[in-house]
Amino acid sequence: MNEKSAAAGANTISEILSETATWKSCLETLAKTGELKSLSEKLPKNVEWIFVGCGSSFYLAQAASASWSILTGERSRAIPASEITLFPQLFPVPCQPVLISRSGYTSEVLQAAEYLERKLTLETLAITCGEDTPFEKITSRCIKLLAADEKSTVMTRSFTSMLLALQSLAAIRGGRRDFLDALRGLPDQVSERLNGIHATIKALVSAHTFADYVFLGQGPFFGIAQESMLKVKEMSCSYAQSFHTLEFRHGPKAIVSPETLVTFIISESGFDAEVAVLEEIKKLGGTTLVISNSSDSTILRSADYAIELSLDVPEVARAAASVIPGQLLGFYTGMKKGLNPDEPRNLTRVVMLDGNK
Ligand code: F1P
Repeated sequence: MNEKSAAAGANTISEILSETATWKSCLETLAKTGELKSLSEKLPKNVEWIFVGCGSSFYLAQAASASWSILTGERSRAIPASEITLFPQLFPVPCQPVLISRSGYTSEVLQAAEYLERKLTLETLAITCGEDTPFEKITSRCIKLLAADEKSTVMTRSFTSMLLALQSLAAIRGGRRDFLDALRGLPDQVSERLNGIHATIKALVSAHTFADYVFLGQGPFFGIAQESMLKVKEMSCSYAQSFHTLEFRHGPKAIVSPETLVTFIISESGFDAEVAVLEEIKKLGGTTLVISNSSDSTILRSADYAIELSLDVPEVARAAASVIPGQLLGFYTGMKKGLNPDEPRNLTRVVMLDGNK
C-alpha cells in the first residue's frame, strides 16, 4: 500500500468521527459568549428569513430554514446564492438574509452578500468556519465556528455544527428553552451510537455495490437527504438522487431495482405516511436503508439495513445526527472504489470564479 492510498480519506474520516466532540465545543463556546442571545435581540421581527448558500451550504440552508419555521413560527425559505444575483426579482424584500459559507470565500455567496448589503441595504447575518475572510468583511454580523473547520474538500462536521448553531439561534428566538437543553445532551448521546452506525454502514458497503443511490426525507430531513445525496456523489462519484419521501411515488420510483439503494430518513411527524412508502418500495424490490429515531414491525420487515438513533431530543434536533450515515456511506463507497474522499474528482475545496480569485 503506497503513501497516497494509505492517506486516502484520512482527513474526512477523522473529521466525521470528531463531529460530536466538535458539536460540544461549538455549543459550549456559543453558550459562553452569549452571542446568539444578543444577536437574537438585535435581529428584526415579523420579516421572512432567507437562508442562502452553495453546495452543501445550500442543503444546510434547506434544513436550517425548515428548522427555523418549526422552532420560531416565523416564515422562512432557502435559496441558492446564485438565484439572488441571477433572478433578484425572486428575492423578497424586506427580509432577514442568513448567508452560510464554510470557507467564507465562495464567489457566489460573496456576490450575493455584496448585492444584499450594498444594493438592497439589508443587514445580512453570516455563519462560517473561516477566519478573517472577505465574507466577514462584507456582511453586517457573523457567527464564526472555527473549531468546526476542515481540511477535507467535503463538508461534514462544518455542515452539522453550523446547522446546530442556527437551530440554537432559532430556539432562542422561539423561546424554546427545552430545545436548547436537549441540544446540550445531543453530542454524548450520538457519540454512544457512532460505533453502531459505523458498523452498519461498513457492513452494507462491503456486502453491496449499487448502481444508484436515492435519499428520501421530509421537513428538515429533506435538506439532510439532499446533503446525504451530495456526500455519496462527491466522495464516491456514484449516481445519487434525493426527493421528498412521498414525492418518490410520483414517478421516480420507476428506477427502483435491487441495484438501487433507497435510504429513508424517517421523521416522527410523518412516520406512518413515510413508512408506507418504505413498505411499497421494498415490495418493488429495492434495497432499503432506514434511519429513524424509533422502529416498528413494518420498518423491521421492510428495512434491509436499519439505524435506530433513539435520541432523547426533539425531532428537529435529530437532523444533524441523521446525516452521519450518508457521510459514512459516501466515504466507505469511495474507499471501496479506490478513490480519495479527501480530494473528490473535479472538485476544489472552494468554488472561486474569475474576478474573485
Ligand atoms: C461549499 C462548497 C462545498 C462543496 C465543495 C465546494 O462552499 O460548495 O459544499 O463540497 O467543497 O464548496 P462554502 O460553504 O465554503 O461556501
